[in-house]
Amino acid sequence: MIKGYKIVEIPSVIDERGSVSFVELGQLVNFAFKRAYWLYNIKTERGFHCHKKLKQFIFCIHGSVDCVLDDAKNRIIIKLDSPNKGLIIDQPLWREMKNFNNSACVVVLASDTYDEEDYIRSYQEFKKWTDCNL
Ligand code: T46
Repeated sequence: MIKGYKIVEIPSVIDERGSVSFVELGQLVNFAFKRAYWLYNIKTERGFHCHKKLKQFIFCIHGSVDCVLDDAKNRIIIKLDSPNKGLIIDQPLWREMKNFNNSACVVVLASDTYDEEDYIRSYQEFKKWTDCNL
């Protein structure tokens, strides 16, 4: 069983005008966001890295994507296919983003600013790092 991720239903209000979904610090997510970014016009698979410290809240506001999470022993695939379905990753897991569908747009709220030093971009290195650090 993989630890360090959570699938959450994002609160939404749906009425005759349409839908609004929202996330507030302290409710669904217990880490502060310092950065937001979004993936779109996606041509190929993405990710293929681990973040050592970064925590993320990920959701697909349009289309769908398969998120592969791997703790160096086990692997799970989570489909994000609704704007009110969120994925929280708060441990250093390897992730791959695959099967982007229907002009997918993926939004990420991240606990920190961009830092290339926080990435492990080789799976072999990730396995070694996991053995030494977790
Ligand atoms: C993640 C998955 C799900 C920046 O300069 N600033 C930024 O805030 C970001 C997100 C990226 N970049 C630069 C760094 C690279 O030169 O944009 C380029 C592509 O970034 P990256 O290789 O991280 O792209 P993905 O799609 O593999 O990963 C992204 C997120 O960066 C990452 O945190 O978990 O989406």
